Amino acid sequence: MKARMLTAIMLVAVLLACVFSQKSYATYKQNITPLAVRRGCESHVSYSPPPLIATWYFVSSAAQMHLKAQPTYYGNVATGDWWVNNKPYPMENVSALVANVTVVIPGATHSGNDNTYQLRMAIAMVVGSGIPPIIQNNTTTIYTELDFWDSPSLDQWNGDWVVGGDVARFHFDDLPLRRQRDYSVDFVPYIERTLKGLTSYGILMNDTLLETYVVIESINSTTESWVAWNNYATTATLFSSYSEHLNSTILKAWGATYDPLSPNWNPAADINKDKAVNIVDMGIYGKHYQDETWCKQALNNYLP
Ligand SMILES: [Ca+2]
Repeated sequence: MKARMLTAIMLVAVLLACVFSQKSYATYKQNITPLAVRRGCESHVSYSPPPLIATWYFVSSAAQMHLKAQPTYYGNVATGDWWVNNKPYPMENVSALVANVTVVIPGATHSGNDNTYQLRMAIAMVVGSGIPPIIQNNTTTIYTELDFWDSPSLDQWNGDWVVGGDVARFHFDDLPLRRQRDYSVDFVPYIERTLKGLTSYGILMNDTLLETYVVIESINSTTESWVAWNNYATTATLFSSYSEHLNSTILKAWGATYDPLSPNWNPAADINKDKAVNIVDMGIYGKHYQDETWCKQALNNYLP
């Protein structure tokens, strides 16, 4: 009897989910290509002697970076997409943020201490307090890093990521030297995990995107490396409305129970805040799905 009731409830839940997921969205996704970006680069090196070397250059749609670093010095060199005039790009209705790039590592050498020496793609975002309904103050920069090459002492992963401070680092790939590889990666799931790991919340309404880039980073190591990329481009796909965004958020978290570090858990999807995402949340959403203000508040994890 219990099993039957459960089956019936699940059927109704799936039906409701389907109904609301299909409802009233004439255009499912809206592509904006390209984002308002400028191709950019930056480097941070400590120039005390002995001098470090950090160079980059662009040829057409390609770039090459070179970093040579010594112990007790910090260095990185980054090239990628910087948003125009450093004006952050709003993430509030972004459903996908896809970077396409072809990468090759012509060389990477190290000696001695190598525990902070990585080649990666990265995303920098500005987020606020992360504790709604407090108004966010947009002051904290959070980094999501996708390592495609780690020096040996860093390449000891327990799970696919580590998170702490202002950064999450993911084990994205182990790209062999001198092997060309095409990446097409949606940053949004990684960003959501980063933010959940650091603030307990996913992407919130006031969060903004600063830049996406490819970077060589070396701290306190004797290292030298080169990274070349081609055809780097970041494009975003937007939800057509807050309602569609919230609907998608609930469906993605469907069945999840409270676990701040789980990729499936999203507090914004748990509308009645009972630490489970289920038919009750979809039911409440169903009463308000035409109310864009309400949906925006729910996405921002504010409980009306
Ligand atoms: Ca709930």
